[in-house]
Amino acid sequence: MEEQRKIIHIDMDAFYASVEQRDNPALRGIPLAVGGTGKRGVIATASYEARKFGIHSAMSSRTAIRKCPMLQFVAPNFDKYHKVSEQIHKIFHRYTSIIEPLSLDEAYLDVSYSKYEKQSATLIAKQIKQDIKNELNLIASAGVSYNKFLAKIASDYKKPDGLFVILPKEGATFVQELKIEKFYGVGKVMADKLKAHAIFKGKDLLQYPRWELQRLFGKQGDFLFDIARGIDNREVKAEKVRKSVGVENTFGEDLSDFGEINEEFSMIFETWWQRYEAVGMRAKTVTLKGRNNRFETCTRSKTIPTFIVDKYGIRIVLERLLKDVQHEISNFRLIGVSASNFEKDELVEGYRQLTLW
Ligand code: DCP
Ligand code: MG
Repeated sequence: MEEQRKIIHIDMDAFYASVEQRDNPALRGIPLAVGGTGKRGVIATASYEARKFGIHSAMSSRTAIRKCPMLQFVAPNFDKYHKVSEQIHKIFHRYTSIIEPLSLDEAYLDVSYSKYEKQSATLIAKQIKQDIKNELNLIASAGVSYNKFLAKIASDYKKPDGLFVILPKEGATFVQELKIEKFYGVGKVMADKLKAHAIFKGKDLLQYPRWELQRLFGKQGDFLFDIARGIDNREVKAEKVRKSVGVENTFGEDLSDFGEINEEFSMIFETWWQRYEAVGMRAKTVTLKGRNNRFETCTRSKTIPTFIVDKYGIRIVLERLLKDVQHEISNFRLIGVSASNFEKDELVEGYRQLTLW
């Protein structure tokens, strides 16, 4: 028997709309749609005030106005939502490094081995909601369970501002009464096919042997067989650990004049440094890459004993590497700078086993 996992699914409430309402008091407390301002537009999301009128994501603005004539529209600001999403992820990282985003406002977190001292996944979920509220002034809903499927269902169960827990002993029973259109991963086509076989709820799946569900639904059939019994062994797949941060530029013509090369190098260096700093993790190795018009490529690296934090110090190191590379290939068609050998994600270390729930 596999060890019991503890998984949290977090989903922000009316994400785009809540960010807009937070940042503009005039939009608070009113039916609000984000997007859909263009001709024949479709709205991205609606505030909870607007949902009372039956307005939801992907509805045409025309229908939305018919349902709620006083509906206010605002244009989306994706840069802002990306930034907020990053801030939310920073909060998640306090509790675990095993984070799998599904979209900007949604992620699975495996907290089975959280570094947080509190001994309960439910308390961690509560704390994450609290952090998001205190620091970002936004509301998240959370679902807590022993697998991804149930955690996702649970976060939706008490929305908005929800926190719902499905314990290991409750999982199988919970799925029995769950309508199949609520199953994550079951789209409209599949739902219709299931209904045609008199499968409306989780418990209806229990009548079917695994082979028959496989025959009817292929690989999905396997998933359905397991889910009907509250089983979902899919892992929370953490975002890939960043291996390097690099910037390179290819020139319209070869550069052989050192003044020109240096000028290009300076620009590449500045852009690279900005990106390196933005990543927020420190590296120990820098690499300079050069390529000439004959596509001969030369790279030179230097690993320093401490992490790279001094911009001007590292620039001098890179200038030396640039000279070394120039000895090899003389003309430059391309120059690239990268940092690698990042500090170990300290969040992965110091795992502690928690008691269940
Ligand atoms: N979104 C979109 N188009 C869709 C669905 C969503 O552009 N068809 C955008 C707008 C949402 C965001 O993605 O704010 C997150 O999607 P959700 O499905 O989580 O919806 P909300 O966060 O808006 O509402 P809820 O409280 O139901 O999660
Ligand atoms: Mg959401």
